[in-house]
Amino acid sequence: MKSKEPFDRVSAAVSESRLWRRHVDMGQIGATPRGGVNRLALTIEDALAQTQLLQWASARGYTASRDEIGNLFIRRKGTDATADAVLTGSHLDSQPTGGKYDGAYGVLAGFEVLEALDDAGIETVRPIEVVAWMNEEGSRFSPGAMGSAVFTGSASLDEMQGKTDRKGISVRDALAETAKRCPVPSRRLGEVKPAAYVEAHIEQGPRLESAKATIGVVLSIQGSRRFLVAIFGEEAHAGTTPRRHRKDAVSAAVAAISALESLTADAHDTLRFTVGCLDVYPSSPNTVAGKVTFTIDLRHPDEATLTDIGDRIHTTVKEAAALRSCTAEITNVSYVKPITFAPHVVDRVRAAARDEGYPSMDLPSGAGHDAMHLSRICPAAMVFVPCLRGVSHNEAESATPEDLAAGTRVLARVILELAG
Ligand code: HGY
Ligand code: MN
Ligand code: MN
Repeated sequence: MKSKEPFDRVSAAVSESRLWRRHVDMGQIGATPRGGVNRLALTIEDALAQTQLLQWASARGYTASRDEIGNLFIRRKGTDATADAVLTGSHLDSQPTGGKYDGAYGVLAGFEVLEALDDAGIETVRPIEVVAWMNEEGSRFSPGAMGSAVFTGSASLDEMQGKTDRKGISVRDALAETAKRCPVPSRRLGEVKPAAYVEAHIEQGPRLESAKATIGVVLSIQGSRRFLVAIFGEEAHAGTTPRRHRKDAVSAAVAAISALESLTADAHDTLRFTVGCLDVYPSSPNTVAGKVTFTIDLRHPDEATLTDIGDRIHTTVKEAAALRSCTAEITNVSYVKPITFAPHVVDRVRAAARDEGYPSMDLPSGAGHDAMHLSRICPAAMVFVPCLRGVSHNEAESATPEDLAAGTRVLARVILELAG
């Protein structure tokens, strides 16, 4: 029977107050007037958040590095420097009206585990690395989970570095800016092959809270597809152009989106269809729009459904546009297949919650996470904690110090076991 002693020691060394203070400090960076954060990937705010993490890391003597796609690694040595590291972490970038916990919690919980291991005087065989993955949110640059996708070989470095934001700034140029604002020794992609990966995250849904469960044992992550639609019409005078002569890109986009809502109607309400961005060109009140672009975010836990419905988006949009004398171009931006986490790591999360005496429940993740990419190259799992009313991607996102610390104690137990 494995001695529980070191696990109890590292759990007892997790400091709820220190962890909460770090969230308060990190939440100041990119703080918005309504109590959230706006820390888009590779912005000044993102660089400041990384700088703050690095300050905490150097105070502990941890080493830091950044790879070519901008993932930031904080390393705590193991007794065997050649052993593959155990990775934990999440992301520091946020939605434009994001909350203080989405992503930041996983980075700060991972960091708290390193500090708790130090304070408990525990050495691990394997090195442990806390990662702040670049551009998990995919708000400024699409697709999301970009850093972890490149790290795991699911996306090409060159293609992702070429992606541009709405102002035409490329990831490559924004990365160079971040390196200047927050210089860190660089690391080549592929230098680290993770032995395992565990990520702590708020649930971003209401299930744990309504079940009064403190810990979410995450079994899987649903699949997601992203598309970019461009509808082309013809600019015309709003006062003189009769409807029968118009090629109105806005009316074609409205028709296309309502046709897509019919396509994605689901009696079980499992399929998720979202148009989050919609831009009109030239966007003048008295000019009939010549062009509209909009994004599609489509999700489902079943790959066949996601493929079937997703593949029908092209014709649905083109037909609706043609009925209004417009044309359409649809770009497949990304397709991340559903994943199931490694049962032997998931079991460790469940056992750790039990050892801590926390009520837990098994659940799938509706939100995407970097862990979905890591799970393709190493055994991976996630630890969820509740957030108030399941609200997230919203400045009102909220979690309690007790729950954040509880999730961190479970994370500490699992990481200690994996790191040996
Ligand atoms: O979109 C997502 O699922 C993640 O929260 N960025
Ligand atoms: Mn997140
Ligand atoms: Mn998010």
